[in-house]
Amino acid sequence: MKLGGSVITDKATYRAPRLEDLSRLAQELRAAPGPLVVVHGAGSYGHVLAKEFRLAEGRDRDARRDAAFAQVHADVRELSVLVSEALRDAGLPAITHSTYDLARLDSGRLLSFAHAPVADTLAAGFVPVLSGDGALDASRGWGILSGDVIMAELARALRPERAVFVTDVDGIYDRWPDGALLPRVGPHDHVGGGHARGHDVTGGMAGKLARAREVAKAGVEVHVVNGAVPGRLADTLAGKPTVGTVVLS
Ligand code: IP8
Repeated sequence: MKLGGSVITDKATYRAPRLEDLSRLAQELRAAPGPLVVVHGAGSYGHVLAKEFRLAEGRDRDARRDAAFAQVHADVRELSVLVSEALRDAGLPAITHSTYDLARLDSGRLLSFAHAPVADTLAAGFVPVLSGDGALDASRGWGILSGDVIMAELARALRPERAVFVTDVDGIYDRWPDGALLPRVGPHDHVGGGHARGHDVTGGMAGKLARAREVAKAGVEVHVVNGAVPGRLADTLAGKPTVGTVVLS
């Protein structure tokens, strides 16, 4: 499960959670028929400072950018606390993992990811919670790792039956903003770009679709649904037909 940062926060306002949507989505997650891993986006707990200080470009000698990198990690941890509290309030026993501790990058790409702690938490019957985060980068000092990339990595490692990307739009459109919603996207379907809304440093909807395609290639059923509309996530998890996009490999 990827809870998009645009659904659980107001992405334009620094550190502004959407607590009502978060607790409703946590309730909807109870419809998951089996073990569950929750990855959440950084939303305005990450993207505002990451954009202002160009954190995805890596480290230089500017101490203010180092401070911003450390602040983003601290802020994202706070959002993870809110997400895991909402899950526990909904009866789901959430345990948070720090993505910063598990991941290493090189030139902005994932170099290694320690999935064993996540697999162990899952096997113990808990709901692991991870997030997009800052991470150390072998050649650039540090960088930004999207939760969507973690989804692709965990799909290969854990082989879930289903992956759901919860966003603030109805799914993947053939063109944005005036195109048609695509109920299915195949590997060769061309999808027009431009879904990003200006606050996203990790690739917006184009990046999300690329990662969703990677997840589908791992043999996983992949859905993109609008988490701002009550019931769509629960219906997807229960296997009921609903508005959204299925991404095919
Ligand atoms: O919101 C981005 O993760 P995403 C992580 O899942 C940061 O793309 C810190 C901006």
